[in-house]
Amino acid sequence: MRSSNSSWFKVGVFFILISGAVLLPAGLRAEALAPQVVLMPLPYAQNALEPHISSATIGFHHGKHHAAYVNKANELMAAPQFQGKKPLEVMLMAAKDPALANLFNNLAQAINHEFFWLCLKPNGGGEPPAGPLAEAIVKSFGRWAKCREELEAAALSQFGSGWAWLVADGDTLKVVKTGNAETPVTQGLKPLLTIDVWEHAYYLDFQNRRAAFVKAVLDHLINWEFVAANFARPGPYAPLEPSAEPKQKPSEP
Ligand code: MN3
Repeated sequence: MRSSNSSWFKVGVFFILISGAVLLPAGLRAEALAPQVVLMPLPYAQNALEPHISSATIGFHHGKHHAAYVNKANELMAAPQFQGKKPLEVMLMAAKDPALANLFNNLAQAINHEFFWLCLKPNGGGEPPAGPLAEAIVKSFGRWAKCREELEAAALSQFGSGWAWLVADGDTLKVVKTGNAETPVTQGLKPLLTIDVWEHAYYLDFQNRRAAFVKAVLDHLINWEFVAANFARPGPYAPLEPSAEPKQKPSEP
């Protein structure tokens, strides 16, 4: 027969465990030692980018592709060698080590996708609004139309999967493209804007018509406020620490 003392003991242990999980600073929790990225909730409704990007495309792209990169990156970052590091450090480390190619690909893709979602918004696109970013575009490209031409050319000429980017190289703005998971960050460039040109980004809506997808993004979806904020922000690349301030608390077991 169970004594009431034993029950109270169990209740006490339970509360100690709960309060430990809640009150202990995150840095002291064992699981916080492994770097982690989170699947950022979309900053808009899944169907908010319609008719340009369908709810179905976003559902697969964010809910399946992006989620898979996040899960795999976290699984691989649980290895002891990464304890105490930040995702950015791990990504730069993995970029230099062929033995960590799988980690680099998944982690860079997790970060690239978070950045991509933030580069988009409903009723965006068109010309950059007046301000320091627009001035820098004119200074580097002569005019927005030329910058846009270069972005389209980069997006269309990227053979196979990859990304087109507007980046800052010091004070100069440039357009670059990268293959697969590659990011300009590993070349010391600061991303301001990106367009995902992996087929999963557009195939359900545009099939093989990548140019039509890129045009739709540039005409209707670019979040210029975000791009301008990236330009204004000091430091290399703010969104590189997507897990530094998780926008969504991971659920406690
Ligand atoms: Mn993608």
